[in-house]
Amino acid sequence: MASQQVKDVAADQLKCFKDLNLGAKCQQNAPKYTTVTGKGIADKGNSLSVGPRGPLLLQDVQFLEELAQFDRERIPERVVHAKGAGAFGYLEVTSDALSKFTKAKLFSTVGKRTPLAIRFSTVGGEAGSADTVRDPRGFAVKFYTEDGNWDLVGNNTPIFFIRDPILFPSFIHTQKRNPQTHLKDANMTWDFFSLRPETTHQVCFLYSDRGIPASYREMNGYGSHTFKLVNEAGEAVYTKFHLKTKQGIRCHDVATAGRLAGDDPDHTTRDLFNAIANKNYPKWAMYVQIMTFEQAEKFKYNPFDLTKVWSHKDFPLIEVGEVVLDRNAENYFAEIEQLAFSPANMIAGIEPSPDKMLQGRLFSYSDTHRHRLGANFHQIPVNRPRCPVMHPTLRDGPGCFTDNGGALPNYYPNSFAGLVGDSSCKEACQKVAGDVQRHDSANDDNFEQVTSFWTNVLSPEERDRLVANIAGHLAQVTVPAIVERSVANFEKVHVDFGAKLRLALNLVKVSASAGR
Ligand code: HDE
Repeated sequence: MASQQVKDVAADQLKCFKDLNLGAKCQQNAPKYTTVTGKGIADKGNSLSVGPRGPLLLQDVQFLEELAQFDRERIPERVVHAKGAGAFGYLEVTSDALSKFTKAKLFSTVGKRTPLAIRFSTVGGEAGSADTVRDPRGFAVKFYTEDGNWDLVGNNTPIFFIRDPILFPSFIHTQKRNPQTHLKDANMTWDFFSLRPETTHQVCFLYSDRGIPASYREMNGYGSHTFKLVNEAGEAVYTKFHLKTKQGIRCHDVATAGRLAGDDPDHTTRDLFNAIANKNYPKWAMYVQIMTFEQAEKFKYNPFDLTKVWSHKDFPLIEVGEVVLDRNAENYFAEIEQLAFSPANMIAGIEPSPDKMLQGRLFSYSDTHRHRLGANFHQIPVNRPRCPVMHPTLRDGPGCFTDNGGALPNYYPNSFAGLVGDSSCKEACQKVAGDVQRHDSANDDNFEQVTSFWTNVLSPEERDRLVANIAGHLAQVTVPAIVERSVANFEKVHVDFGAKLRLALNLVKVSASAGR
């Protein structure tokens, strides 16, 4: 709709660049090509050869440099969320509702603006995969606050497939490629889903209409986990963050998504770039839900279970701000590909809850950045905090782009640095107790909230589409026991769900074999 009518600035990027940068400059003042060390280059298009037919000379440093850099252009793609698009903007605080719950300064005053970066993504596909696949969408925000970077690394879904992070690598393997065939494999996917029924809630979200957002602008974002907010007095509450799109939610139907995957696989990447280039800045309202520790004690479910939502009736949404994206990256690799998010990047006043998934993520992200971007990934300009960094015990390593702690002593404690601790950043005190063991969480109320989703949230037409979408994929499963186990799980959500699915599967199977 709107996205089709806008000027396709993305398609015209080169011309826009020329108009902007070279329009007025006459040929004599044109900038000159150089080598990476700044030596002028007279001829950019011919290698140095003995005679017109070659061979080439090792002394052609200009040519060697060209190839050597090219040979090293690729860094590892993200192990998940490899395909993405990003942009920059700000959070503006619209209510002081949060200031009594958190000392985080970005929420302290109405009207306060904090710069931010956002990267949206699909999850399972490679960096070149189509934007319109059925997949959760990543919604990762980096707030450059005066007290350091706060990353809210969420998805477009308020829940997740699993509740114990030890299963994450296996789960992701089932979403990616079969180790022998190198193909996506419906048997792997549904084997895992059906063996771990806690996936059912997120699976129903994924196979509903919301599973294929029409664009990154027309979907919500969720911090998903429970976090802890801590105020000046050291008092803490639990919270969840929500970002609701002001563009309205819009999703692609299966046929449109399939067509676009062929015709314009970068559809949502283009949509985001063009919207911002056309000054149609995407906006989201930021909300929180608040749960006190007492409420958490009495809550019907584990309040730290990522497969569950908190009811909006019991924990109403409180609006706190507006997120606006108003700048495209100048350079995709430097500013988006090198963006390094981590749920561990928190600031004073925002702390982790015991959510096991969040706890697992606190480790994984910086670990992957060290592999993907190098040990000094936090010094890359787009990842640098916009406040002073004083960490002189962290030194050296490949790609050191800062003063590396200068002449400060590189050990702690010492008698010379003159640096002191910041007591305002003290973590809230929390008592925990429990038996240390591998607690089995496989059967923690896997269906009740899904039943409510089926019964109270979806319209009859939406239920039919959910069933059709699941059946379409289950029909690719070649192992009857996996299909049966999957259907049995949906039956536990609602008998009608199971019955409709059985019917649809028969239909799909009959028509599929009839077509052969
Ligand atoms: Fe991630 N996830 N994840 N994830 N995730 C990554 O980090 C991981 C989870 C999410 O645009 C990786 O930099 C573990 C939930 C987004 O750069 C990696 C677990 C949610 C992005 C990783 C989870 C997310 C990632 C891959 C289970 C939503 C893209 C590359 C404990 C609430 C960020 C990278 C971007 C990326 C690990 C589960 C969202 C490997 C271990 C739940 C939006 O570190």
